[in-house]
Amino acid sequence: MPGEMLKGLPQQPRTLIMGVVNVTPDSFSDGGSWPEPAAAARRGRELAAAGADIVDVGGESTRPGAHRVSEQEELRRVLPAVAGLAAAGVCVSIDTMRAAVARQALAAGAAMVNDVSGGLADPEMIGTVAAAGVPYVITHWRGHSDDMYARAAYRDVVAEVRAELGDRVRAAIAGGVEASQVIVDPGLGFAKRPEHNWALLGRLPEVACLPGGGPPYPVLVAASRKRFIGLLLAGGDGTPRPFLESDDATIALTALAAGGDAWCVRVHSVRGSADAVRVTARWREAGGRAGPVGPGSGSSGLGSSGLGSSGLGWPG
Ligand code: PMM
Repeated sequence: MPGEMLKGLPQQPRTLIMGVVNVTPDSFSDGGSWPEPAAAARRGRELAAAGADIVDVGGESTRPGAHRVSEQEELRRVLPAVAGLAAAGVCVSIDTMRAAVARQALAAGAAMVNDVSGGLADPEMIGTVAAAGVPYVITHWRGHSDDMYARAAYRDVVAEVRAELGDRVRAAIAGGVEASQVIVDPGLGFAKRPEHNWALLGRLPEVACLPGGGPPYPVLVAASRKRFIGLLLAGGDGTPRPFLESDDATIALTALAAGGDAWCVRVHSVRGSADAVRVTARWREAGGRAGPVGPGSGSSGLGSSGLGSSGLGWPG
């Protein structure tokens, strides 16, 4: 399974769970609940106790329309939470687009860098990650959040996301990041409308296998509480389901992603997703397969997705 070579991260024979702590007053989904570092560190410990393998700490909202915070404010928000969680033995990811924030968070104990801009927002990010030698999430991104929907134009979203992610991965490797430390993320919601997000989720194996060949990269799926889920679950009058009421749907997506060998899912509410990956792993261990269930199908249901020998359909 891709991801076995990632340094300093938990290794499990199942999809990992990344719990989200946004130390922000205005994030997509949980903003405002733990805007201060001490509350954020407490929340991170709760998520770890609930089953998060990694806790992702971010100090800058990337919700559509968000404006940037200063580097100083981002550091003020994240560093105490990162240090407190790392000291408590939690594996911490720093969610930042800034090289200076990544550098200081790594010095404070973070184990990996989650950069939603894939190195595009800060030209020093790739060198910083390369020097640290840590795992690096490269997310598909087309620009800052203040006007990201203006960039949500695709003829073939899967092909374009793969091509653009491939460019970023090549740039990272050319800048010294080890290929074995790269994780890719389709960037659900980043310059993407609901139909783009669903197309990417339905074809994750292609996101893992970037153009130009080579082995599949570990994939991070970050769908939790995003607006396209609320829109899918909209009431009869078209009102989107509120973020906080979409966690059951996120758990369903977690089971599907885990059945397809996603390396990790990034979620705000951990317990249900942690349960879902364990159920999926056990189902597969018992020989569960995807495909139609019923007489003559020769299949026992969800499992390795029917997409190939190892879930998402990784070649070989
Ligand atoms: N989305 C958000 C924040 N960080 N990181 C990765 N790798 N991928 C994402 O899609 C992503 C992210 C925004 O969501 P939030 O405000 O609900 O955390």
